[in-house]
Amino acid sequence: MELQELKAQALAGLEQTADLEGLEAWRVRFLGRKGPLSQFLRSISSLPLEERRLQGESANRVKSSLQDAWQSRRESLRLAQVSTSQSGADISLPGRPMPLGRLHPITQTFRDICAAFQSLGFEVVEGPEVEWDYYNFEALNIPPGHAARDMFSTFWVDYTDDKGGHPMLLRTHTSPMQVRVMEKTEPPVRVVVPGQVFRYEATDATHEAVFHQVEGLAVDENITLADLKGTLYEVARLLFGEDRKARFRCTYFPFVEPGVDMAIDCAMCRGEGCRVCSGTGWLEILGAGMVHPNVLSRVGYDTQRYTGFAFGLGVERIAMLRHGIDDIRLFFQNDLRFLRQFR
Ligand code: YSA
Repeated sequence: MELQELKAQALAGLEQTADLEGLEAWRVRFLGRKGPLSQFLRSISSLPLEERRLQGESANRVKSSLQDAWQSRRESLRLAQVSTSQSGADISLPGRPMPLGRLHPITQTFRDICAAFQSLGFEVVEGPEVEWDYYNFEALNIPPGHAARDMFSTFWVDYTDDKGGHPMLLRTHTSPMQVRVMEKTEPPVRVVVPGQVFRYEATDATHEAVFHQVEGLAVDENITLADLKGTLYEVARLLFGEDRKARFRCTYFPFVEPGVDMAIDCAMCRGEGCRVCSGTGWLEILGAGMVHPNVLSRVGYDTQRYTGFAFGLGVERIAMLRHGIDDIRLFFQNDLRFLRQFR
């Protein structure tokens, strides 16, 4: 039989195969060792060399195109068999897209805040959420019985160790990390500390019992309140843009002298006064000040040589101001309609 005729016949037969058994019979018939192609290749061995080469090449071309056709027929029969199998799964259908999650808006805000401070040379460090009374209060110039402890309604942890027990708590702010960092580092210090904090407080539109802060600390020679204000104004500009107003006011924290708080004009009412800003037009975002000399000397720093500034910034408040969110509780209700709005 002529090679091209053989090829046409084989391909027509391949189209007729209805299942994998039929396909195997086809393979044995046309491509097997006793099939016409193998016989043809054997028969040309007695031809003169040039003739044998030409005939051999054409036969091999036909053979490899039949092999390709066999392979693709096998694939489509296999697919058809699986898609109609008992499992009922049709694997020839397009796949279902895997829904991708995204970062929680508070995580996004954490990252933006840390990136802003990193661009100014601050390093990011983290610390424990269950803390000793010593770091949360005492080392911050708040001894037992000090009235300032009332500013931080505390969740105490029932814990005693073999030395008789030291009071432990869920940290009420990220400030204990100021002390932990200074104990381990010689100035100059420039760190920010993102973290979760806990207060035994009723919730409302701007307060949660579990919320997030970013602490900041810079200690060096010749650091002044002007450095504190310059740094925080620059970060406010990076986070909120040029056209937002920032305000500093004096306030009291035992671990700073002097102490300030910083507020940004309310995103909801643009300073008119609303329930989010309690009618003031401003939302407080952080407490700050010049680190008290008692705090510096307790960790062994030379207070004649070194001064420093520190701040503790409320992450939810920043997110609320940036996105115009009027209730802090929305962040923690896991409502996807809310969460999907962010990036
Ligand atoms: C002050 C001086 C320093 O040298 C360093 C840090 C500080 C801040 C201090 N540790 C502190 O926690 N101050 S604060 O109680 O006023 O809280 C700081 C910020 O956290 C507030 O400005 C506010 O933005 C946010 N915040 C406070 N209580 C909150 C809250 N956010 C949500 N829910 C609450 N219950």
